[in-house]
Amino acid sequence: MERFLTKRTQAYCVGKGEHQEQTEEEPGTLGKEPAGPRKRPRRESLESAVLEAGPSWRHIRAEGLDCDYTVLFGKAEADEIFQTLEEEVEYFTGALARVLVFGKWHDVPRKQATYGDAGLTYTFSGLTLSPKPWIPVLERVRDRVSGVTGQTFNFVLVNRYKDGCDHIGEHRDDERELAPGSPIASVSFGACRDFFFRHRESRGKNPCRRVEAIRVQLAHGSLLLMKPPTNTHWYHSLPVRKKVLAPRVNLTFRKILPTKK
Ligand SMILES: O=C(O)CCC(=O)C(=O)O
Repeated sequence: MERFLTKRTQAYCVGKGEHQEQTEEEPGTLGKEPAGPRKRPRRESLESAVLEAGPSWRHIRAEGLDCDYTVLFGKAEADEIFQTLEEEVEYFTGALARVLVFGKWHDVPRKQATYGDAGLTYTFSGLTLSPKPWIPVLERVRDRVSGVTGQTFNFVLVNRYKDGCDHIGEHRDDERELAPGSPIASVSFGACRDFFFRHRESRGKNPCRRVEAIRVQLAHGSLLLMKPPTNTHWYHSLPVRKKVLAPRVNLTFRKILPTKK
């Protein structure tokens, strides 16, 4: 979370000349081609087969980076969830929608909201806040993510990008409030956007090492699971893409430590 807590269409690809290891798991029964002329499966039967077989994962691996990517929601369901998020999520306004950079206040270049379990608190822009109580659409996505990952989550940060001008700068989600060893599950709805990982030793004008950046296109209905130690060694960002005109909503599910009494 930038400044936070202190601070496939099966579309998937990586940046030019990248050499990081990426493997794809057999998509269960979907991977087996029938004998004879190829028939294009109907979308509905493909989606129900995915539900039965479980999602097909792409593994993204590099030095200190361990992520898995899949398209978790078929188009019809992703459209419905996106619409509900658009209608029901209540975003921060006022001081919480602004950020202090080098002594000057700026609007955060996206909208943000937090939801989570009762009794949790977190630090945001130096303030101790409580997330809003879960709403059904967020519980639905959270439970689906838990079902396929075997992980539980008690908190979600919602980021809404009205178009390709909205963005998030390079940061790591390495806050002290995060439960040690827990992954972060990033689920995207709406416009497909480029998402970059950059190694911490390869940042800035004079990096001490050259490690290739990794680009992942986060498609409508996709899940990117960022597992430790990814957030220790790699920064991530969602850069400006002026040609993107449509909105996007991203949910990062996290497990944060219970508030000390
Ligand atoms: O919108 C995204 O895909 C990135 C969100 C993010 O980096 C964060 O919540 O920390």
